This record gives sequence, structure tokens and C-alpha cells, in this order.
Amino acid sequence: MSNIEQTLSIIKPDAVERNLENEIKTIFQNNNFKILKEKKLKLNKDEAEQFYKVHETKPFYNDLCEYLSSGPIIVMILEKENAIKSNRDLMGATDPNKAENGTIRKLFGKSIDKNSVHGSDSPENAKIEINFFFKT
Ligand code: IDP
Ligand code: MG
Repeated sequence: MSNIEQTLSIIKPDAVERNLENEIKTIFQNNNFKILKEKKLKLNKDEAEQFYKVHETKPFYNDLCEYLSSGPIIVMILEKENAIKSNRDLMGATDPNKAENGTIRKLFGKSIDKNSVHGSDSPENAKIEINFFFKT
């Protein structure tokens, strides 16, 4: 049975800063993701804290929100069969050092915090995250 999904992808500040936007988008397109919507923006700290609220008890929460709000990001709605898992697989492990060869984080990630991309981790969070950036 077909299961076309939408997921939220973010090209994080470390990757935008290195002009990796087009290279990363090409990887998505080569892996049959459709980029339905996209925009470039900069979050303020409050907005980053809201976006990453699920991590508010983590020791790295403050640094994470500082980082996500430190520069421009590209947010995209990606669509594909099983888009959520497919994107997580293509991104690779959170820590680029542990990510498999060929994954976006292995290719471009600099460290566990500056790991170049975000991707929704469940259908429920995909809806919440898409709404966060593309509320109509
Ligand atoms: P994910 O991005 O692979 O879903 P999460 O566990 O949801 O990983 O963490 C969200 C983000 O928080 C990560 O992408 C990374 O930027 C940052 N992060 C996660 N774990 C650590 C850590 O141990 N130290 C610093 N930053 C971390
Ligand atoms: Mg996550």
C-alpha cells in the first residue's frame, strides 16, 4: 500500500554558512524527494526554543537553541513514499562520526551539534513541525 508522507527538513546554519544549500537539495531530489515548499529565514532564540521544546530538559538545550538561531536556515517540506523514515535514513546518525557513508551528516556534518540537517522523527512531529514553519 502506498504511504506518501510529508516531512520537515531544515538545512541548519552550519551548512547554509558553507553554501551547501544546493548540494543538499540535489541529494534530496536524487533520492526522489519532492520539495513542495521551501523558505530561507532566521529564527530568534525564543522561536528556536519553541521549535526544540521536546529537548528542554537536555543539558545541550541552550546551546542547541543558540546555534539554531545563530544564522539563516532553509526549511523545506519534503514529500515521498515513507518520507519521514526515508529522510532520517538519508540524513544519517545525529553524530556525523557515527553516520553511515553516503549520508548527508557523514558528508557534511562537522560535529554532533553542527550536523547540517534536521528531519522530523515521526508523523506526529512532522505535522507539528510543518505547521510551525508553514502555517496557512
Ligand atoms: P536528531 O536531530 O538526529 O533527531 P535529536 O536527539 O533530536 O537528534 O537532537 C536534536 C539536535 O540536538 C541534534 O540534531 C543535534 O544538533 C543536537 N544534539 C543532540 N545530541 C546532542 C549532544 O549530545 N550534544 C550536543 N548537541 C546535541
Ligand atoms: Mg530529533
